[in-house]
Amino acid sequence: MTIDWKPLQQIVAQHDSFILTSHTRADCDAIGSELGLLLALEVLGKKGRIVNADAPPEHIRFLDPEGRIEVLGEGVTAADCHAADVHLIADTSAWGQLGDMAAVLRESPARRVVIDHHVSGDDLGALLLKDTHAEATGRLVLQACDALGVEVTPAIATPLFAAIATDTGWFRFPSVSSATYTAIARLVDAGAKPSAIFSSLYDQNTAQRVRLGGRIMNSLRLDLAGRLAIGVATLKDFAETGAVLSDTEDVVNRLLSVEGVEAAILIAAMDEEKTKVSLRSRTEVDVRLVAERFGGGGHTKAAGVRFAGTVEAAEAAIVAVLAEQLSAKTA
Ligand SMILES: [Mn+2]
Repeated sequence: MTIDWKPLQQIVAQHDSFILTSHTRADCDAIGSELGLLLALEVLGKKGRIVNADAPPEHIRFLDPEGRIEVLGEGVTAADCHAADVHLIADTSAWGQLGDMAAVLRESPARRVVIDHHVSGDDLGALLLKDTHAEATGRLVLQACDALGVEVTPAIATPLFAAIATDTGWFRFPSVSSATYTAIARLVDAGAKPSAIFSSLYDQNTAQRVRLGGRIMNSLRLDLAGRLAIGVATLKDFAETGAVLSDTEDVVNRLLSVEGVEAAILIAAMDEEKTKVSLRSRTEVDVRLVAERFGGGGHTKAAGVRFAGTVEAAEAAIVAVLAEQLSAKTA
């Protein structure tokens, strides 16, 4: 799947002001892609602002040392966004993932561009620059830099490295290809410091986060004849450890490490009637199909759902659909 970058070249050549946004509860690929794009546009003399519906989680803010990521309603208004020529959406193609930015973008006559690697999505009425085989939007942004003739500076290389590293579980997911390593080599040559980035990301855990991780590991249960691993974080777990929802990030991948397990789910309570479910697969079990059944989305091997119901209800509903998937696979 190759993206034709010519339409983006034209749009950038013809316009001066850009608003960049991404999905809520941003991860490194979201903000890394936004920052890479913003800085690339600025190299070209363009004006840009990153405006998200919510602030990025604390542990990834080191990627934004200049504080370029702004939050809608906090010093930047819908009118400011409407004044821009182009709205650039990175790392999602779904209205439902844009939070309050969705309405801001919808109401605007600005040209809309999406750069993304997710299969799930809506018709955003945008120029779609999409490669669902790409392991990270960050690598697509590197392609965009090349297409726009922007030399990658250390400030661009660092967030793009973090984007690709985290979306591939530090270069180990099945989505990794030689193109991943080629891009990474370029970013290192351009000034990204892998060891420092790793340390900033993973050696800054709070005690709360580690304690919650311990509780989830301890909750591990196997189902469907040992083919499914289930981990749970209850409201009590959050209250007693003082951890927050973003502290569950990446834990589901550890659940998947149990021998013989084909898929893993992490079920985390958000409140009495909302539950976050993260799904992972390491076989042909397509967890995106499961997530989409409940209004979620993602990739075949990594997907997520915000489930309207308790932890118990989420588990029952999702395990039932996963059971269908697993038996379909066996059949
Ligand atoms: Mn991504």
